[in-house]
Amino acid sequence: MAQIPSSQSALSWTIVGKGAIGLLAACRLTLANYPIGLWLRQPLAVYSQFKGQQFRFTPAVTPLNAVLIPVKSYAVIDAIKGLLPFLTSNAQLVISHNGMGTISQILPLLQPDQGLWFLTTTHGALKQGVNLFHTGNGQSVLAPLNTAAKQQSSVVHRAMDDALGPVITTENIEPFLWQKLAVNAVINPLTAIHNCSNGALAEARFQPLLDALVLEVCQIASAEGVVLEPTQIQQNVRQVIRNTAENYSSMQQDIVHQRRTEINAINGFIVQQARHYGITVPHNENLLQQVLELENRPYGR
Ligand code: KPL
Repeated sequence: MAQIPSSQSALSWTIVGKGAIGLLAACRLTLANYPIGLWLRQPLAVYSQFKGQQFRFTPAVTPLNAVLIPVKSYAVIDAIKGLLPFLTSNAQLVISHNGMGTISQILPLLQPDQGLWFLTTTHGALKQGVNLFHTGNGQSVLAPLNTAAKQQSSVVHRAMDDALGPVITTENIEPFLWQKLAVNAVINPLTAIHNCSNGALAEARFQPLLDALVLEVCQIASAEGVVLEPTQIQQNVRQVIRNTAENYSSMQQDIVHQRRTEINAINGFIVQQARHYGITVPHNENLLQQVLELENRPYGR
């Protein structure tokens, strides 16, 4: 096995959970010679078959100094609270999820030298049994969210570039989070409602709704002081649909497997902010209601 460069070995990465994106990161980091541990509710080994290779991930060894937390928006606060006793005093934490509203709740939980980062990604991954597929070749944007993160910039950047690159780093994550929110506000509920792959949304019948949803997201972003160009964001959403055409979105998968979705942090967040600003967002409201109904269905679709 190749030597791990000293900058990489300074941080020993732990991935929380065994979701598709987390395992994609774990496989790619392993291929780049990083030692990886998993942080799971049940500390058992996890096997993955990826690009013709077999991977075996073992439970992380504490204390943890670098943790990638690609868990759902509604689970991230509890995940971090559970990790806190096992972190080094200068640990670096990278959160990555769809939707908004968690950062301000996490920052006060950390010690002064513990770094917090947000990574937003357009990579698509799908897990089928032990098989892991990289269904959408995307890119990621990484932002340090506190001073302790800024001090570790290059080491974390390099690891995340190997995990879910290409990565660009920004000091201001807000515009990127809104762009990703627009992507998720269109693709996730529509694929869940129509039970289809991301690529199906390229059909002509979805285009007027896609444009209307993005327009509403841009209106709310603008009320929050983030200026987005609707035509550019609409193009970006169409690009992600093309790039992840084979993928089934996380929300489509959640509905199929009767799991809780991130709808409240995505379209729900838009509706909530719209009410706050006295703006109407009927298209987002409609998708929110439809997904909540699907989520609450007892059996089947
Ligand atoms: O973020 C995603 C998701 O499924 O949650 C996209 C980018 C839409 C890929 O499917």
